[in-house]
Amino acid sequence: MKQILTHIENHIGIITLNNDEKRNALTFQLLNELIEALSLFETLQVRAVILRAKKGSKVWSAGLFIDELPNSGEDPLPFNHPLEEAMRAIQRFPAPVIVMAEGSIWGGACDLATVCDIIIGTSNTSFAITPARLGVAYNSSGILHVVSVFGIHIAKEMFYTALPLSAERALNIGALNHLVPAEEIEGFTFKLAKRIAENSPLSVSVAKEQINIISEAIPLATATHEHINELRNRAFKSMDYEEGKRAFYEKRKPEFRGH
Ligand code: LCV
Repeated sequence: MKQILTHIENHIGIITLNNDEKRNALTFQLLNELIEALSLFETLQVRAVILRAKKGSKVWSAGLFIDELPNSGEDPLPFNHPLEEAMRAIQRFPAPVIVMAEGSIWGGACDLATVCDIIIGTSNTSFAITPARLGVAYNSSGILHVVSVFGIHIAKEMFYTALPLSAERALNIGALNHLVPAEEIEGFTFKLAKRIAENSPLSVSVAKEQINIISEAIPLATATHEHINELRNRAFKSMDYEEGKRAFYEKRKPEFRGH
């Protein structure tokens, strides 16, 4: 079964997450289908993309599919992970990707939403980044995404507590572009996408690429990269990492021991 549904109307490409029974968890299959959809949309020169869950969803996406997390000792978010590939595909996509964010957004899906261009939510939208719940050490690019969208203090609180950030707080800090009533979000999102699609696609595309380049320009010494890798190795080789996954399946609170 396809885990995303796609269609195009008036130069707007719509991608609907279609894995409700697993709360739209980001499986390798779903992520690869997302990458394929963006490639097709680029060929068809769509001028805006809407990335959404089904109307009225309580969960936009539950984040990475925990069954597909590697065993202890392996990096859970390597450079070539389908989530990383999907995020780079979104950043490279030559038109704005708009998140129609109905429902809670968890973990890797929160990271994915931060690399999109515009996020529109309702009062039941929330954002949680959850590595601390699973004993995972998130990767640097993901941390940078969250810090750049939510700000360093809110990002720290999100990483430390793994608690959802409400739509109101996200709107106050500019992480959410618009917070609209649930019954209006579909019309509002399509109207914004239509407005973008009526503008010069070249000008919009160049603006997107320039903003992405300028906002990511942070020089890091090689030794700093190596230090970060050593830190992350310590976490994903830990017993805590295994405990996080086990606790999820046993539907209990994890008991982390710090090693
Ligand atoms: C596999 C799932 C999932 C799921 N994977 O429905 O950012 S990091 O570092 O953490 C990164 C590694 C990452 O993204 O990890 C995943 C982080 N995600 C989470 O911690 C959220 C885990 N999910 C939940 O807390 C709940 O499912 C929410 C609150 C999203 C929805 O709760 P609700 O009561 O509506 P269920 O929990 O009953 O889930 C329905 C089915 O989806 C599966 C879950 O195991 C259940 O399957 P069964 O019906 O077979 O029991 N499911 C949900 N999330 N991320 N499977």
